[in-house]
Amino acid sequence: YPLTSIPDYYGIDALLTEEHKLIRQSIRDWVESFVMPQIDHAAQNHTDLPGLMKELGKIGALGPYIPVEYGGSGLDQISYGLIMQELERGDSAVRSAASVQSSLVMFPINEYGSEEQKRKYLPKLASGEMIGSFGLTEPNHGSDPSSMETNFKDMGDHYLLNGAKMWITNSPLCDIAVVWAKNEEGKVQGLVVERGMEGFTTPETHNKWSLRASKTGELVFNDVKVPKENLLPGVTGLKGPLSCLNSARYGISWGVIGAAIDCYCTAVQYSKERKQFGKPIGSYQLQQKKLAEFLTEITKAQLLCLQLGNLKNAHKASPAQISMAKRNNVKMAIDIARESRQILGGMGIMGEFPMMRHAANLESVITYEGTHDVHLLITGLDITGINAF
Ligand code: TGC
Ligand code: FAD
Repeated sequence: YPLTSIPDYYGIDALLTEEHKLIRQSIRDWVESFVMPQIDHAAQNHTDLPGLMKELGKIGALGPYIPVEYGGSGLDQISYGLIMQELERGDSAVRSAASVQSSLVMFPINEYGSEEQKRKYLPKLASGEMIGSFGLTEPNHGSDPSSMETNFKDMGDHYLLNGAKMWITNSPLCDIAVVWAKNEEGKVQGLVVERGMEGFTTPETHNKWSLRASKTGELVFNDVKVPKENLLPGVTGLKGPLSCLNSARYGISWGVIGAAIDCYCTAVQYSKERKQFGKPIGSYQLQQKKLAEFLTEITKAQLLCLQLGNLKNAHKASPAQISMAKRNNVKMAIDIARESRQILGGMGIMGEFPMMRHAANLESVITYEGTHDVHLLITGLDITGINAF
């Protein structure tokens, strides 16, 4: 479809700066040239896109809001959102790579790391020379990370780390992992674990039907000696990892709009070209209803994200506001992916069209970074003050 058909039904572009639009255009161009030609092959074959992280570094998609002195671009939150939107129009795996590196690895090092840690890791993470992963979820503790079992002991000149993390994006590729573990007092703290440390392994999780162009795996710690200087000194407690999730969930709220746009634009074009009973299928009311609802939902999601971005720029976005946007927008996108696939009939199941790939990817997105139901309970708690977990 022509890129000029990407919807801006409420003239939201008028609320963006010229810089926002230039950033969006440059990421859009890169997605067209780098991601689109190879993404179906990668997803079908369950391989990652070669050199993806360095490419993301080159286009400034890693840590866009991290200060320039540490290798970031010092951009605002709306720029970050627009970058995520364009990346996920290509594929959720591409957005995931940028989300984890930016919000879950660079963010905690920038917020809670020592000056030495920032200088050691951030520039290499920003360029994509180094790949990071984020270990919070465990085999027995997903939605309830406060019950985590991974722990470390103070051995005098180093920490001894034991435990395991599961479902970790990019674990098989990572050079470093930001790992959340309990200290001897049972308080959660973050440690930077480096590949090559004895007792640290990263087995891959095979046979996923979702995010097939992204590597997922475990982080296993068997008496790993972690140098004391690798502890993130600036935070203790679950608010450490959860504050990273605020940033990643915000990015996902924007990202999934991109996946929805890709499905919507494909469906509009197909419905005008495909004829049945002598007329384009887009001339039938049932198909128009679907298209009209897609555009309405995309427009609402765009407005939600733009205002959330304004709040985030002003440091006023609450975690519950972010949960609402993540939950609403991911559901919006997965519904559009599924319904738009039907508009293409049998063609909708083919790799030449993006719907099945986006729909399958979004099954992960609706689960990770807090499930759909967990975000509903966060909103319920915000309304009533009563914890229903
Ligand atoms: P609770 O008692 O509510 O809170 C414990 C402490 O944390 C603070 N807090 C937050 N701080 C910052 N941001 C937030 N969003 C926060 N939510 C809570 C809270 O104030 C408290 O602080 P303090 O100082 O009083 O101790 O926690 P709980 O144990 O009842 O659990 C509830 C909670 C929030 C953990 C749960 O609702 C939740 O969010 N579960 C979902 C877990 C999750 O999202 N995991 C994601 C793993 S990472 C991932 O999926 C990456 S995929 C990336 C990709 O590939 O793109
Ligand atoms: P569970 O917590 O076991 O939940 C199962 C079901 O129970 C869900 O429907 C949930 O909503 C429901 N449920 C749970 N508690 C309640 C309750 N109190 N009330 C009602 N219903 C409830 N994690 C990381 O740390 N780092 C990563 O990089 C990462 N990447 C991921 C990549 C992929 C592809 C996937 C699929 C997951 C990834 N995750 C990662 C893990 C992800 O965050 C978890 O899968 C998610 O938080 C849910 O945990 P769980 O799978 O253990 O499900």
